[in-house]
Amino acid sequence: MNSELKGKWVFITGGSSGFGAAAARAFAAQGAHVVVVARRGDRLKAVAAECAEAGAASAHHHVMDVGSTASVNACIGWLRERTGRLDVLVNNAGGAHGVDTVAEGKDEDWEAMVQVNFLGVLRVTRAALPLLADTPGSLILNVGSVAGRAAYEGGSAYCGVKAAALQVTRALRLELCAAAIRVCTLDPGLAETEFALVRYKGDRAKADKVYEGIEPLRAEDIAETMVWMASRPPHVCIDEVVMKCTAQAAVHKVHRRLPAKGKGH
Ligand code: 8X3
Repeated sequence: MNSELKGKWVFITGGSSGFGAAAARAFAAQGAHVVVVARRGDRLKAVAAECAEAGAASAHHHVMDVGSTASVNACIGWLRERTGRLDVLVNNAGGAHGVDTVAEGKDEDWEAMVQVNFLGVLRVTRAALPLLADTPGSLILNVGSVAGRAAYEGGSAYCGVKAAALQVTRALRLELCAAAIRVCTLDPGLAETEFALVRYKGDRAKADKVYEGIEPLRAEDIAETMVWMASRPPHVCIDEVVMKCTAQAAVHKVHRRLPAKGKGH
């Protein structure tokens, strides 16, 4: 256990699955107070129970849609009734919808990605900032993506919103320098969560192909890194971390070990 995080309040968006749920369990294991929020209330309850089991000082959950200012503000109001302070805000909620080229792009996919990956980070941070302000060593940890640093075909909107989110992180780092609030981004590459399934709209075969022949990052790898970033001493800010599995040297350079094709009979 890392004493730096014991008794700290950690608020995690997109906490019902993937990176968010893994992060919640990891912070809980450090003895933190963990608050998980997401749209899916049923799964949140189970994650909060796992956090309590893992050793959280306390575990809380609440339904929140980062795509709605009213929902975000109501949730932060609920949080204020439980704690007057927040030590770590993890802006993790996000996701990709579709792999269409710009020519084939769907408005509803674009709009969903802008709401969650970009505006969501802004509105959750704005609402949570008053709770972070008076806590030495407090931290805003945004979950970005390698997609915000390099474009790829079919990723125009997702790469665009992740690049925008990276600039939000950088602007916040400047804005909050005098307040001594740390601002970090953790930008993963290929990681096996529900990400691909959501991107391919439930098509399991297509989603599985994304990870074929490689050992991708796991949600636990990301969570472990978040805990490391958050547990540095208050004078240390890990500004930007890019994290990829060993098989992914760059967005377009993925070495896949696929079984040799039969010669046919
Ligand atoms: C997910 C990583 O490379 O699929 O954010 O865009 S990638």
